[in-house]
Amino acid sequence: MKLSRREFVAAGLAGAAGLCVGGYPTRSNAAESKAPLPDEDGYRLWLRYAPPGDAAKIYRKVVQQIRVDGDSATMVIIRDELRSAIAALLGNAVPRIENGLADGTVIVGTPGNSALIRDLKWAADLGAVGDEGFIIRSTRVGNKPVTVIAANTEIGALYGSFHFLRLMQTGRPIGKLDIAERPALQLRLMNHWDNPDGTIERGYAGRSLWQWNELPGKLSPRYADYARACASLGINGAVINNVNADPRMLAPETLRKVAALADVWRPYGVRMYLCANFAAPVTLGGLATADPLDQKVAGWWKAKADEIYGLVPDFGGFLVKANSEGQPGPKTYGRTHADGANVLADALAPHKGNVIWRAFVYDDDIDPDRAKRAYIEFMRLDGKFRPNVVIQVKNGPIDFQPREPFHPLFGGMKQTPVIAEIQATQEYLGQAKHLVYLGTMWQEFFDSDTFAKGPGSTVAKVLVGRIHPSRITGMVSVTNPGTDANWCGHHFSQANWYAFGRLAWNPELPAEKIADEWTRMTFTNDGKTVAVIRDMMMGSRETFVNYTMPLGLHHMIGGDHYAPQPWNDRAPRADWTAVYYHQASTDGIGFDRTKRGDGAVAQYFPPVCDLFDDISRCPEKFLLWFHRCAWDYRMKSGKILWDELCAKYHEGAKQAAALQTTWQSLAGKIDPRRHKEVADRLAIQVADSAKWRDQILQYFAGFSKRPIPPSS
Ligand code: GCV
Repeated sequence: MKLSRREFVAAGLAGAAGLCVGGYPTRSNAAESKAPLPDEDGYRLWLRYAPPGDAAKIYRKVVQQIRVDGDSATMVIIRDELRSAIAALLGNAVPRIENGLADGTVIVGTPGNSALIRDLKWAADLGAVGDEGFIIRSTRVGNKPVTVIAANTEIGALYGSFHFLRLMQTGRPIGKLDIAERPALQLRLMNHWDNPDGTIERGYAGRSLWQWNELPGKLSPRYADYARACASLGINGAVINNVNADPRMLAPETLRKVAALADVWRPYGVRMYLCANFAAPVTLGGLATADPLDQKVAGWWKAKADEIYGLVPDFGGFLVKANSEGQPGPKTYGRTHADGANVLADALAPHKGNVIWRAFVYDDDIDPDRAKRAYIEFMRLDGKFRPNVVIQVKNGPIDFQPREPFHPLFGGMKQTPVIAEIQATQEYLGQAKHLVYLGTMWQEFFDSDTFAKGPGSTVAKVLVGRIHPSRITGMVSVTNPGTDANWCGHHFSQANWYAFGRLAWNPELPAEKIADEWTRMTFTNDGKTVAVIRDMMMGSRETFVNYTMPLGLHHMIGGDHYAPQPWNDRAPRADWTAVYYHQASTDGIGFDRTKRGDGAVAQYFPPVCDLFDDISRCPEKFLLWFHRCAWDYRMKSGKILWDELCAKYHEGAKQAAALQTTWQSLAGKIDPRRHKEVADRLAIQVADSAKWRDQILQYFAGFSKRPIPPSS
């Protein structure tokens, strides 16, 4: 069953969690027995398979044995996952049968590996779910009541099996299933910013998972655990190295290590991608130039692609950050981004690989405003890219700020596929110290109406190719799990990895539904506790915005991208400072991007452009992004801007403190170890939120020349 955001609310699921979900009373065993909960370290993520309380009794009737046809590596993974998960969920192991049927069998297979599935004659229905989709149906086979998980491919069957287990983990009914799912997007990729020396750029959870010193001979069990977690969400690829790419990643000895990782991931459907350094033909290949129009350079890339596919036959392709933040690129040789992407695309095309070319560029000769530059550079190249090139665009025009308007390239580029880059790793959102659930932020982004083809042209629709037909669709997330026991540093940061995967499968899923299911799978199925945690998560991003950068303020940080530094006016580039963006003076504050200002609003389609341009209609959450306002500018609340700004900071700090109090109230409902680890981080968050409030307000008071009103 697929629920849209509206249906989720209408079905009452948003409010019903305290009592029951899907018709089943949902209580955790611990809540019933009052037994102390055993400590957990978070390693098992959302795949803990904790017993779902009373629902287990009903599940036992539906799941009496399992039959997984086929014996490939993927089918073995499915069999093992189902057996161990069901044993944990139901409290008893269920037998596995190889042939035949009995009441309450869960059958998994594809038409290719199962005569039973072929005999069902579901070809038309299976045709509709494509290569990665699945059907889950309660039906009768040979007069026996069974549950069938069928797919065209074994990876589809794996996704279907995880979906079925998710229903059980979250206490949903499984007796009358009729589910058909297929992913809305083709590329659903993790982007790691890992370096060959084991460090991670903007990683907050330990060192890199990839043990380059040990590969290819020794394979850490975490490689498979990682792929399993990705597969449980339908994530089908990973770019394993930093976009600030070390050319040595393409060296023959590294590629052999990469191939060993790819071999582990293949049965989970996780394809390998690499970031390529554009100057590799020079630094690695010894050529005199990396000019993309040079024949020798084209030959070098072709030979490199052939070498990679010889080792990794299902290699996904290259991701490239070019001419950005010091990285080499085609412009170094007087060529365009299209020239650069195309030479790589030609090398990959015979192998059906893709080039993912990032639009995160901001050369200052393009325009004085960093927010405008990528749009200007890429719009003029629309249509000039090879068919296997896709442009990867960050959600907003600057850089993963706590709040940005959507990037105008979404809907703007018509002839070139555009995929979204979002960031789960919380670089500017409290890193692994603050509890910030990003599902709501991404929902705001996907729901943004670009008006590219009239009303309803949301970013989500652009991404799935419903606005401009697109050969390649996708979404990637900068997600930096590391060697920390809990993968993500903060237990709640796992929710952002989870939400990314679920949204890449369906960008129209409600953030609240995702938070609800993640909480049930990760912490508890106790309805009241779920409701409390879900509400904490749902408000957490707005809380963070309030105490850091409300009302459209952005980039008020220094190099660590963590602590408040509104006074930051010295950096190698003006657009790395804070003052470049907020422009506070005694006259007022904000960046004038209106038509009378630097015209950035014109990059949006009407009426979005007019909405942002008109100060009386511009959503106040974007006010200072688009407008420069006097300190006594009258806000919709009736307060002057200065007072409103102060109120936002006060509110944010209070909300952070409330998160802490609420979490304290859950002592005993969550295992002591994870409860304490989250509580320790919340203490940091509360202290930091007060610092943000005080330091920002004191700094701006020097310009506004007004007293800071007390918190109401
Ligand atoms: C990988 C921001 C980050 C950089 C990152 C860059 C990017 O500028 O601070 O660490 O580099 O974005 O996305 O390429």
